[in-house]
Amino acid sequence: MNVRETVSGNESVELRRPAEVLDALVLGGGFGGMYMLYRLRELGLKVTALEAGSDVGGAWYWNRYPGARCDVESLVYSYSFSPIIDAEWRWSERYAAQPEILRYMSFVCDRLDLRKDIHFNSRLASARYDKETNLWTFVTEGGDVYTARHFISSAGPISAPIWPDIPGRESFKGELYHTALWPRNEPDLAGKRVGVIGTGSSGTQLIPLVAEQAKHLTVFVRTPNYHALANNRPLTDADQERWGHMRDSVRRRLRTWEILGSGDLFMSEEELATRKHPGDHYTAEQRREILRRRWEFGGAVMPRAFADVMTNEAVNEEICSFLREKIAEIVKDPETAEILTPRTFKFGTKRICVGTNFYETFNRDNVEAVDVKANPIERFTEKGVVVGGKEIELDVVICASGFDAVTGALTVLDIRGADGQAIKDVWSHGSETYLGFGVAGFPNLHMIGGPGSPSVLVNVVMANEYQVDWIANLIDFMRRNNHQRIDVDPDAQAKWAQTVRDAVKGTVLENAESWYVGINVPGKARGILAYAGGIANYIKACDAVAESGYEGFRFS
Ligand code: N01
Repeated sequence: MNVRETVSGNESVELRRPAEVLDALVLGGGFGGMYMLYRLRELGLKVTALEAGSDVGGAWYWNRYPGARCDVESLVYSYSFSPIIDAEWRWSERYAAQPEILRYMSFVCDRLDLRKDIHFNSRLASARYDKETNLWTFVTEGGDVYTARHFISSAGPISAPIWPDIPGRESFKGELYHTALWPRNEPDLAGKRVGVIGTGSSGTQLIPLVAEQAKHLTVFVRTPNYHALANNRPLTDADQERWGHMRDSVRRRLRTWEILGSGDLFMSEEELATRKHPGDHYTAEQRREILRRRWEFGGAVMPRAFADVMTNEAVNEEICSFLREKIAEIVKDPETAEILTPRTFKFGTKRICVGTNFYETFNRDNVEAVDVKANPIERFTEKGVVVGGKEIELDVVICASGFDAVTGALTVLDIRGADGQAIKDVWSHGSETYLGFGVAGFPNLHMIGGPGSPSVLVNVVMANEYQVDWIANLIDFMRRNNHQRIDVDPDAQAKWAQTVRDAVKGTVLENAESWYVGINVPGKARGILAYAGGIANYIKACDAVAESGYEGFRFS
């Protein structure tokens, strides 16, 4: 019998009970969710994936703001598991723009016939574990109910947008957008006075394109970030051929942490080798030349210029001053250049932005940078915002204000473990996990890109693939051994949480002031959200656990 219930604070909706018990429910239709669905289906399991959007894409479905583009090179920001996909897909640019990534994901979805098992426009509201039946029960905002043995979350590390903490937003009568909730009908900004709040990866990609359309653009800058040239370009036939030859070795070296991206594919071995040596292996002139070449090469290659960028303050500062000089060289007005110059944090404690024409945009007559560090935006008004007691009138405000990263996509849901405890309460003092895969008290919950995994600190697609394979093997192991339930041992979890904390000790990340440690969300527990010990060490640790028969987990 169908019943009515209040779901997620909405008025009562009719619940539609499931016809069958699934082996697994996968949350999310992004890179991790799609591959998870594929792997479990290949194992012959009954699986459904839920996706809030109307199509696949995950972060790339929602972040469709002008200029959205991946800051990892396309050749390696793509699946490696399928020779069919490798053979049939061809990337057009060094860095793929959001529409091309969506096309790729849609192509994979069709090619592997995944669409029939993904329920779109289905936003999960709650998930509860029942210790009597050892099953999870899920309810969507629309009232669909599912039950499954395993709950696999691939909800995305940067999928819970946050708005700036500025009062009166609802009073603003103009157009208001968030980069991560960008409307499908492209807003027309021509001839309008536009304000952008936020100069992280999203803001810095968006700003040059908005400047070309708007009558006037005001950029509100609180903490300017370091910014590298993308040096984007079309991929040539020669690039594609080279990639065809080197693909396997590049992918292998990505997993052993020898290289970070396909940028390295196009760098000579000699240039790559600088990362093996500390800064003082070179003279000051040589270091400068290494940085100059990396700047020209483009992309996020500065963090690996030398072996000790993250641990040696002097080397770190040398990169900061190199990047600051570039700002002074490009931005013509010294006051504007100063507003855009980062001075308050170490290189690598925030994710470096990668883009095109960001600094050049501030040389345009219709663009203005407003320093809101000293004078924060006080409030929204009907007509705009107030800064330093003065109203700035705007037709459009775009918030590029970031995310409740890594944990936000789960804490926003009502997820309850074996004893009815909510994950948002369990994580209120810190999001401890075992290997980033599981959480004590939440049996049969498996996370892709969860806290305590390398997630946002590495190539996310590569890390997702590794995690999906690991989870698929675990579920297969349980099935073959007739285990119905897996629990994380709290001691193993505490030990891994310590490993995650230790990984940042002695590095600049130890005192990071950024979303990496949750500081951008009021009330969020502070602590490094991702494992910073590198993908190779992570894989070693997870492989060892699997080979030991899943030490640190309990089966029943
Ligand atoms: O968000 P952010 P993002 N007044 O948190 C500002 C990935 N990503 O969406 O630093 C004024 O970095 C805030 O200022 P402050 C990537 O991993 C990837 O840009 O708090 N300003 C900051 O400038 C990235 O790191 C890609 O002082 C306010 C900005 O908003 C992550 O997502 C593209 C404010 C938020 O920056 C997040 O990037 C996009 C206020 N009241 C995103 N409140 C690519 O692959 C907030 N801010 C290229």
